[in-house]
Amino acid sequence: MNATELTIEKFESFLLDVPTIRPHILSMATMHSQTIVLLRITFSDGTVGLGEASTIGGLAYGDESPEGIKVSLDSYFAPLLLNQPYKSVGGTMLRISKNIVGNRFAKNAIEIALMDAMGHRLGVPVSELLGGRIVDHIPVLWVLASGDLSKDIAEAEEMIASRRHNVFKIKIGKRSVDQDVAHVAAIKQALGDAASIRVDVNQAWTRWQANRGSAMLADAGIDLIEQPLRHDDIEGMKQLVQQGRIAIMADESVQGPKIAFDMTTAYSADVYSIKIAQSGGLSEAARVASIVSISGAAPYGGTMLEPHIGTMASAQLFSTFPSLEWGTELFAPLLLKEQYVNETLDYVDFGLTVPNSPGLGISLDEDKVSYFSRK
Ligand code: MUC
Ligand code: MG
Repeated sequence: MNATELTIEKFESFLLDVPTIRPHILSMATMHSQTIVLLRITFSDGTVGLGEASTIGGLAYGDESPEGIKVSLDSYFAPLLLNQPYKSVGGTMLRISKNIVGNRFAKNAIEIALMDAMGHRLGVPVSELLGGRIVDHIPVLWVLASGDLSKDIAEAEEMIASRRHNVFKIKIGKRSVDQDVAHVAAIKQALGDAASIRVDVNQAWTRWQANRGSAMLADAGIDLIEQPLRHDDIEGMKQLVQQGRIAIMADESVQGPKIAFDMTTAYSADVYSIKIAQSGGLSEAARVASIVSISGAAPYGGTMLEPHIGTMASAQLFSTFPSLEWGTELFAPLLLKEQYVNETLDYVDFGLTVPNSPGLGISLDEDKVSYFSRK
């Protein structure tokens, strides 16, 4: 190694637990807090990259838990990175993928940190490393998941009045189809044309429930159903798409470019939720988005409820998409009671401003990091 060669000198990971503003109820888990794996990578030239990984309800949603991600990062990823000659983000991610199978959430945390550091080194936002941004502001919806009808309506009305959100996704699948449809229809009726309403079933329905539920939701004026069926029921999703009464979004199914290729080839969804964590990183998520666009389906900006770092990384990528007809759901920082970064994100005019500062444009509030760190 020669003296001027760039290397990674320090690799630090932390587990943080941050309370949510209210319980967030999904079909598979109820969240009272979010657990985050925070990653900080320091290079020999002094540049620092921040990364982040989170999931939903421990192991209830994905096959990596925050605790497991931290152990994998420290035990298996760090030795592949520390004190090695460092050439590029792509070369490093390739070395990682040759040595580590799966672990998409952990890979994503690493690629975010490498891109953040590279942005700082070059003085450009991460969007410019991903092909260049097309927009500076992206639409963001809000998820109504209190489970209580009047609370959900009041929450939505407040969001519309303050121009923070006018698109709402309602988490269903925990109750019967009839009860869920009645809940969602009442919200749509209360909000009328002032809002677009979508639902996320999080894989909870059988094919029969999905056939019945999708017809009822279409009649109630709901615009889209997200992942009504199990993630691997590609054929069932295709049959719902063919009915053509309501847009069908694939979410949990979309675990990287290969499955996106298979699903788009089979016309198994109208809309695809692009998640940097589910894809295994920003570059793989960009490939998923390209596959979706080429197929004629629509990409949508998804989240694993990552707070500021993951949200900003996602926003940087989504700002490069040629079209975002269904918008994004990058609202997770607003779901947390407190933040552990210095910057306040700009949620305005029913969307989020994508910062133009170098890297992700995020710095850590060290006191808050240590306050929320798991002891
Ligand atoms: C999901 O399935 O969409 C995104 C928003 C939310 O409330 O949960 C996540 C996951
Ligand atoms: Mg979903």
